[in-house]
Amino acid sequence: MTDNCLFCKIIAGEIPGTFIYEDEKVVVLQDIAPQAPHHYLIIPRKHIPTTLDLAVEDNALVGHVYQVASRLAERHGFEKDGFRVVNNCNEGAGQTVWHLHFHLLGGRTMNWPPG
Ligand code: D5M
Repeated sequence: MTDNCLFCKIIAGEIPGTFIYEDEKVVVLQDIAPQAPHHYLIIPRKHIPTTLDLAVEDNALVGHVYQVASRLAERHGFEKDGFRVVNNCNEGAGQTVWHLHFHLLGGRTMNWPPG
């Protein structure tokens, strides 16, 4: 738990969040400002500010994130129509919360390139 980190506070239960899945490594929240019919945030429990701060010891954690994303897409029935897993790293890419998280987006057609 890191002081003044929004996601650490939600994980600790100090701020409310809508949890749709959790295990020993990650929690998954409903995004507060959904950009697709399905928009979930896969958040490692470990406080890691950005992708740039990932260590080699976190490799399995990132693999786990993708396992969770795939299983949730199947569970919610949008895997066949396609989905995205997005990580915004640093302000220029749109990062607003400095605790590593992965957006899982599905349930609508998506464009490429992204905005
Ligand atoms: O993504 C940060 C995301 O976090 C953004 O999509 C809004 C979401 N958000 C912000 N506050 C909350 C709370 N309290 N609950 C759930 N979701 C939240 P980024 O990639 O850093 O821009």
